[in-house]
Amino acid sequence: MKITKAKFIISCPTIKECPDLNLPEFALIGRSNVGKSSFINSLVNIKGLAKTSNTPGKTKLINLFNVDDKFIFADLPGYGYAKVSGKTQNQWQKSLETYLLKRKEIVSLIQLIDSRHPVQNNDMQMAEWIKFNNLPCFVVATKVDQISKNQILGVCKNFEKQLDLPVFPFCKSNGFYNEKILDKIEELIS
Ligand SMILES: Nc1nc2c(ncn2[C@@H]2O[C@H](COP(=O)(O)OP(=O)(O)O)[C@@H](O)[C@H]2O)c(=O)[nH]1
Ligand SMILES: [Mg+2]
Repeated sequence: MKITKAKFIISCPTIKECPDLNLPEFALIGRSNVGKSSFINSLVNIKGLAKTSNTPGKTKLINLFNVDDKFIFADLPGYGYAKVSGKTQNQWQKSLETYLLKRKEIVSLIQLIDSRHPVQNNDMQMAEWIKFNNLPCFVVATKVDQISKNQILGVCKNFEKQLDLPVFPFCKSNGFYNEKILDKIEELIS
């Protein structure tokens, strides 16, 4: 699948404000700073479409993007942002879970996990919650430009074993990895 255009639709504080867009949706989840916004920009090949940041925890809104009038990317608030109180984290987590459970358009979740580190506790908890709720999901291992080439396959296999989900390697600056992910998306919406 080739992407020819994409546009930002709307930012919403909660699911209640999210319009019905009548397109299959892919919801991006992962720790703050794992590379969710960069992932969107790279897949649609538009720099700056989704706002990226060096400061973790910036996206607290649900941002919806229309990709080629074929599907929607939902850029969701990251989990595991340590610099806010436990109470605030719990509220964000609840709001995220509500979205994932109630948003009818979702075809699959895409869980992004940093390839440079072992799977973190909150990644694992999220993955278990997804399984428990029978939500479809695949995993993207991000920032593989930061590990050596001969580690990439092993890291992905490891994630696959731990999470029992398909895992795709990815980095924002190399379109090489986009194709398999776009094929997966196409398969899921056709
Ligand atoms: N080296 C490298 N850095 C990345 C990659 N993807 C994201 N980043 C950087 O990681 C930081 C967080 O990215 P962002 O997309 O804002 O993460 P988000 O919080 O999950 O949306 C930014 O400084 C990005 O430039 C990647 O594939 N490789
Ligand atoms: Mg972001």
